[in-house]
Amino acid sequence: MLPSRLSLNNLQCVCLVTYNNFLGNTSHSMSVNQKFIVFLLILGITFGGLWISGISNHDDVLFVSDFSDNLPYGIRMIGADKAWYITSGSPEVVVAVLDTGLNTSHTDLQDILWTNEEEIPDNDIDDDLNGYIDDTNGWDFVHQNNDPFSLLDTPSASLRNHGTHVTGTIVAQMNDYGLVGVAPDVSIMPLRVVNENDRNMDIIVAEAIEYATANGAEIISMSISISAEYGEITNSTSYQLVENALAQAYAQNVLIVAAAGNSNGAEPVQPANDSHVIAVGAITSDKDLATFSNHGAEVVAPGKDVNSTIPNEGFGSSSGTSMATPHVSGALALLKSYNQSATNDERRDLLQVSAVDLGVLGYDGDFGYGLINVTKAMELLSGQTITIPVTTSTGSSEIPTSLTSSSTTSTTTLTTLPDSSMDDTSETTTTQSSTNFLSLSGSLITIFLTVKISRRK
Ligand SMILES: [Ca+2]
Ligand SMILES: [Ca+2]
Ligand SMILES: [Ca+2]
Ligand SMILES: [Ca+2]
Repeated sequence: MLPSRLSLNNLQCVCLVTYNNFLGNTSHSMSVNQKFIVFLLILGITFGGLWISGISNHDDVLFVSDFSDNLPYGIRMIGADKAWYITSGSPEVVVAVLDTGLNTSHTDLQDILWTNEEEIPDNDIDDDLNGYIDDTNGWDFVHQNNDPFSLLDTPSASLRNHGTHVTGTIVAQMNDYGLVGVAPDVSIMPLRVVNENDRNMDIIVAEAIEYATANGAEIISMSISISAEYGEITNSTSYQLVENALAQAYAQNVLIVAAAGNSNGAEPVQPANDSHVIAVGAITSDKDLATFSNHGAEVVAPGKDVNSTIPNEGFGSSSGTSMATPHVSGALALLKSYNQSATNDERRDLLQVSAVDLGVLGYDGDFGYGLINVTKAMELLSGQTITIPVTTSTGSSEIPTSLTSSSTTSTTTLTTLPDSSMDDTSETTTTQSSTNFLSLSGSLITIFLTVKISRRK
C-alpha cells in the first residue's frame, strides 16, 4: 500500500525507495553492484515528483518515503537533509537531552535511546558504580529514579510535551511515518531536570550535566533556562555548580547547546549565556528573528511553528528558542557522527563559519553568526562537496521499460555504492517478504547515486 501523500508536486525532493530484489545473501560482488545497483535495498535518490508517482506505482516497489512531505521546514532550512548524503548519524553519538522527560512509546521515537552497557537493569544494584542504580537508559534527576519517561499523567501540557517535542527535532526516525529529525540515527540520553515547582533547578541541572559528561554524552542539549525570577536558583552560591559543571563538560570535549530565551531580551538567559555554551536564538520560516527570541545568541535556527513529536503518538507545532536549540544539537551530532576526532572547539568553529549570515553583514547581535548550515559544515568537515543527484527526467512520469521481474528471497545486504562518498562498508538488514527481481538499467541507474546508510546495531 502506497502512502497517499505520493500525490506530489513536481519539485525536486529527496526520497527513499524500498523495493523487492532477488538476492538474499552477502556474496554479490562490487562489480555486480556496479551493474545492478538494485541489489541495494534502500536508495536515497532525488528526482521529480512525477517520477516518484510513477516509480511508486510499479509492482515491485514496496513504498516510497517522500521526505518533502514529512520533512519539517527547519530540517530543510538548516540543510540537514543534504548532510544525510554523508551521514544521518551514528548510534554511538549520544545527545543528552536535559528536559521534562520523554515519551518513548512514540512510533517516531523507537530505538533512539542510549544504553548504559555497564548497568544491569532492574537488579537494584549500581553495577557500573556511577552513583545511579539501574540507570540503563537515562535518569530522572527530579525524582532521583531511572524513569525519565512516564509523564503522561502530568497535568501541565508543557511538562508533558516539551521533552518529547525537542527530542523529536533531534532524532525522529526515517520510518515512512510522521516526520524526521535532524540526526535520525544518533542516540538520546534523556535526563529529566524540569520539575513541577522549579525548586533547586540549578542543583539538579548541574548534577545532570555532570552525569551526561561522565557517562558518554558528546552533546548536551538544554532547551531550558534557570532563572532566579522563577525561584530556580537555590541559594547565592548554587548556580556556581552549573558553571562548574559546564566548564568541566567543555574541558572533556562535550559540546553544550542551550536556548537563548523567549523574552525578547538583549542577552541570552542562564545557562545559554555561559561561555562554554552555544546559545541559540530562534528565527521564523521567513528567516526573521522570532519576536520572542532573545538577542545575542551565537547562532540561530528555526524556532517558530516547529512541528515535532508529542506524547500519545501525536505531532504538534511549538514555538520557542527551545525548538531552535535541538536543531543545533542535532547538527553537531551529525558532525560528530562523521568525525569522532574533531574537538568541540573545532566543531563549534565549523558551526560558526558555515552559518548563513543574516541581518547586518557579518556577526551581529540579532543573529550571531547566522543560521546554521549543516550541509556546508559537513562539506567543510569532510572535504567533500555534497552533490545532490539530479535526474534528467524530471517531470516525466514514465518508468523505464527495463524494469523487469523474477522470483526472489527475503534477506538482503545493504552495501555502499562503489563510488559512494560515504565511508561505511556494509551491513545486513532484513527486508519485508520480497518476491520480485527489479532490474534497472540505463537512465534510471544514473539517478541512484547514494545510499541511505543505517548503522543500527
Ligand atoms: Ca549505575
Ligand atoms: Ca543495576
Ligand atoms: Ca518518521
Ligand atoms: Ca549578520
